[in-house]
Order: sequence, then structure tokens, then C-alpha cells
Amino acid sequence: MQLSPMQLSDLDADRRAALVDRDSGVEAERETVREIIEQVRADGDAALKELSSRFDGVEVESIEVTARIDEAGSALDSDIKAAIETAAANIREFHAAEVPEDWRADFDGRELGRRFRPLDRVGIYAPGGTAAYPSSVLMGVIPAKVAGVEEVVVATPPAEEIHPATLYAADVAEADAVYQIGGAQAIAALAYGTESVEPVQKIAGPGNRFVTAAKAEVQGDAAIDFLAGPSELLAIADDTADPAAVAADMLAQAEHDPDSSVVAITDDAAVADSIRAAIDAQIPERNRAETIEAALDGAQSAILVADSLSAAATFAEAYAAEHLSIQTADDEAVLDAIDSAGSVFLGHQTPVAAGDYATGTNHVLPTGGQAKIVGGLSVDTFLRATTVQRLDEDSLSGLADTIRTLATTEGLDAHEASVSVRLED
Ligand code: HSO
Ligand code: ZN
Repeated sequence: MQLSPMQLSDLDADRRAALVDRDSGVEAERETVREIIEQVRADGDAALKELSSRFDGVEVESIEVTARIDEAGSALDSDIKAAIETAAANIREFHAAEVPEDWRADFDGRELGRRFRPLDRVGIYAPGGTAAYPSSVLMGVIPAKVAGVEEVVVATPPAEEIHPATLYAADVAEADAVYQIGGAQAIAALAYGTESVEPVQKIAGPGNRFVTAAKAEVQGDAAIDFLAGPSELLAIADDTADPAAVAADMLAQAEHDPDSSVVAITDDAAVADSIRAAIDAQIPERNRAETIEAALDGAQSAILVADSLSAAATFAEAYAAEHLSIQTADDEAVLDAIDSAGSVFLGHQTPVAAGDYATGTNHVLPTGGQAKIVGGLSVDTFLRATTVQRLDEDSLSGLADTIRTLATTEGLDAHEASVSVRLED
């Protein structure tokens, strides 16, 4: 393992770019997924079956597996069901608090407002196959249902036996249909439809780089949430942090993917050394040690020593992490200096895994620095806002000169006339 603590001020331009300008590998797959999308558009279900056989090694009979939802519960231990139900309840409660209210207000006689309405039909991609990602099913489906979306469908990779936890999560989240399709072909089917799949208006949810490249490719024909890449963590720690806890959070996000980016930054060199030692001690204990080591060995991961917590916060702002963990004496003061992060974990008792599963916040979050421009999956993802206005004779008279002048300036006299016709008599 090469992850040695480094001074932030010693980072050369290449190393800093590897950390801050993270490459999700998505662009490199655009050409490959274009061919897959074309095949699905041309051959529909037959293409989905051929691609499932080629990429997933599964001979799919029925693409829709919604009917299997009902049996999923009986195949699962009651503690797994209870955990899915508890997580779902917390996610539902938090997302219900996100629902915006329609409003109208008086602006000097102009009655103006906004109303929010759900999309009609959306698709949630949940990674999976034989591995289970029931948490991602909950994180995608529940916000859409809370937003009021009538039809929420789930696509998840095919398997001889789709994990019952994934199906049970779809049931608890009240998904309307589940399709066993993975990869770029799933995104193509959701965007364009096949014999078995009705197209959706918007596709959301995390996936590998082929899924993400396909979302980039279909964008415009179907709306998408955003392009989510491999998991990331930036942890800011001072001498009040437990190095074993910081290391454990780093290993947790690193176990997702060899391309995961995990960075710890501290103002205390001794803490940096202790985090490094704790990582070495913990890796052999982990089932996914190989994936973790690959992620930690990559140029996208680091343990950094900053001159101060304020320098660490400046770095964190440039980094714009998917997950930002602040384990310092005054976490709120550090947070005050940072605007860009997907989700923030404050204090010493808030592991990132708590948000991955069960605090109630969403774990589908912007990666690769996109937290500078977009927030994570939320109820808003599944709503559209409409503005509303009503004028009366007085308020129209008050605006008339402004409208007429601008209409004349733009050479649009029919616009001008639509005001005048109302005020003449
Ligand atoms: N950390 C992942 C979400 C996840 N964790 C799913 C466990 N399961 C991306 O935020
Ligand atoms: Zn996770």
C-alpha cells in the first residue's frame, strides 16, 4: 500500500489534478454504449436478451419480473426485511420534508406564484445482479413516489435469481414494475422503450461507467438526474478525531470500486500517521481488501497534512466531494467555510455508511466535482415547477410602458398590441 501522508503544500500539479479533477472514465465509454443503444433501438427485447446473455451471462426469459416481488418477502430473513423497512421509513420521512408547497404572493398588485407537479413515469436504475443493492432501490424509488410520480419502474441487472432483498426493497418502496436489464442496454430500454418496456420521461440512479455513459448519451431524449461516478469521500480530521473511525470510513467508500476516491486531510501530522496505521491494521480484516487496496493505491486517494483546518476547508471546497465527513472539535465552523459537497457527515459519531443506508438522506449524490453545480437525488428531481401570474387592470397599466418599450425595442409590435388592446376603451 503506497498511501503515505503528504503535505498539502507539496502536492505537484499532476497529483493535485488527479485528486481534484477526478476522471470518472465515462467519456471513454461513450462510443461503446452508442452501439449498444442503437442495437436496443433497432431490435428491442431481442437485443436486451442477447446483451444480457453476452454481458451478464444470463439467458433472460421474461424481462419484466414484477410478479416475483410478491414471493421475495418469504425468501428473506425477518431481520433483513425489518432493516429494509426501517431504512425505507427514514428515507420516506426525510424526503416528505423536502416536498415544496405551491405558493402565490402579491408583488405590488401582480399575483405571482409557483406550482409543483410530479413527472408521470420515471425509471430508477439500481446496480445489482447477484449482488444486492436494495438500498439504491429505496433511494431512487421513494423520492419519486413521495413526489407523486404515478409510475416508477426499476431496472436492475439480470441474474439467475434476482436477489430477493432487491425485490423486497422495490415492494416496500412501492415500485410499479421491475425489469431485469442492466448496463447501457437498461438505460436505452428506459429511454426509448421496447416491446416489454414503456419508455420513461426521466432516468435516475447510480450505475457503473457504462450505465453512466449511456445516461449521458440518451440525455435530451429522456431527462436524467446527473452523471454519478465511483464513490468518494473527503474526511477532514483534527486531533479530536479517532483515526480508526476516519480510516474505517475511508475503507467503507473504497470497498465500492477500485476507482473510488478516498482522501483524509488533517492539520496534525501525527493524526495523519495514525490514520495510515489504522488503514494498514483494518485492511486485512475486510472481505473486499483487494478492491479497497486498489482504490487506496490509486492517484485519486491520499492522506494530506494541511497547515490549518482553514487550508483543509479551502481544499475541500475545490474538491467538492460526494461525501464530506468533518470529524473536528468545531465541525460547524469547518462546514461554514465549505459550500460544495453532495452530503455532509458532521461529528465523530456519524459514519458515512449511516447516510448510505439509513439516516434518511439520499445516497445518490454528485461525484467528480459535480457537487459544485448540482445537488443529490431528491424529491425535486421528480418534480417540475410551473410559474403562475395574474394581473388586473391596475397592475397591467403599471407595467404597460415597460412592456411596450421592450416590445418596441425588440421589434415585436404584436406583443405591444396585446397590451394596448386591453387598456384601450
Ligand atoms: N456509498 C454509495 C451508496 C451505497 N453504499 C450503497 C452502500 N450501498 C454511494 O453513495
Ligand atoms: Zn457506500
